[in-house]
Amino acid sequence: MTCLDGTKVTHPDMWMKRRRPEILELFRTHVYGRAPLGKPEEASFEVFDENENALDGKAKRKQVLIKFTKNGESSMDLLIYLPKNSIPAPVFLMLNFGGNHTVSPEPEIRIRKRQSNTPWGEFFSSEKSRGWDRSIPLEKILSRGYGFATACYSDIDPDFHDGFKNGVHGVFDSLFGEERPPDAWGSIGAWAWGLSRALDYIETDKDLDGESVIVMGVSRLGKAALWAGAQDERFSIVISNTSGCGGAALSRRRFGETVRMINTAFPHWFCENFKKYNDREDELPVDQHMLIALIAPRPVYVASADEDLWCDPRGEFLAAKAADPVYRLLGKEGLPIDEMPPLNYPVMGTIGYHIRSGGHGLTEYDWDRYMDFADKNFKNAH
Ligand code: GTR
Repeated sequence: MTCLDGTKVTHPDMWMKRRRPEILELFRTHVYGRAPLGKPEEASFEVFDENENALDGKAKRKQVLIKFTKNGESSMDLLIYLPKNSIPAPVFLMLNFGGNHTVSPEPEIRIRKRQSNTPWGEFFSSEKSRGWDRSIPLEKILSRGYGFATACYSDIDPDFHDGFKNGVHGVFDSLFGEERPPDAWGSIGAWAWGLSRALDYIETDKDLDGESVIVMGVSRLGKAALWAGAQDERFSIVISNTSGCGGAALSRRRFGETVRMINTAFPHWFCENFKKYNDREDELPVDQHMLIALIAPRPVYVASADEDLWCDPRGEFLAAKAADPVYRLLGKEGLPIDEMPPLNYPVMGTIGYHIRSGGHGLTEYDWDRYMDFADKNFKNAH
């Protein structure tokens, strides 16, 4: 709440016009890096599958090829399910780990060949993984009037370090010139960018309510969802599910995964500059509560799990709470609790938080809360 020149932020306009852009720049420079472009001029959409009677007649389904370049050297498949009786639908948008065919049992979902440096690549490129991901209760989501849209993160950028040759880096990094700068985007930046490209399509499709898009993500993809929601104000609600270090958890606590550990295990996730903060978290010009505050005044939900200490649940709660003053400055409710709530006790202001029992990952309990949170906030908004 203090600008770089020492001025205190005392007015909503000062936050939105001065301090928020400053913080965004700090995250671009020191943490996630900078995307070299927004929506590519050459991007195009091809709806290659449309079915009015998907999931035993309960849903309308579409598959869309989103080409990032003219000839589609880089592209992603977006899979969309819509509740037939409430179109245009608000929609949950999330990236998935395994491929679109892993989140739905339907045989028509296209399997894309996956680049990978592990045996998982072969598994996720084959029929063996169809329906493998059980964390998305499609029928329940549809029955509550929400659509669901998803793309595989690996279409945007495969999740291994190859010196930024594959994925969107390989295609667009030449925009930086000869040398890749130390604040060039890493993989989390690329995944966040891909979420915005999915939204570019959603805005053009009249079956979807482009003004009610909830971006959510789990774990590394929760980090990407927060970064996407922070940068792209078209996302109406942002949800972080067990996102941990580099996501909702405060780096300065050094509890569970630390900056050094994450930069060592995943040297491709953040920008090069972030490595300067290995064991020097106190020198970071930002911490993750400021990432959450960038989402204000839009609703944001942070969810932790009690056995998931690697993600530092307390650090996630404290970051959500520390974003509260910005929400209040902007006339919103913030997070209406001062101490960490008991287990399985969701708190929902404009900032939402829960810690549920169990481990890392996305459960039906989480989904129920996210839909309650979306119901509440969309009702308030309309
Ligand atoms: C872990 C990583 C975490 C988290 C997780 C995941 O290995 O240390 O930061 O992102 O992977 O994505 O499941």
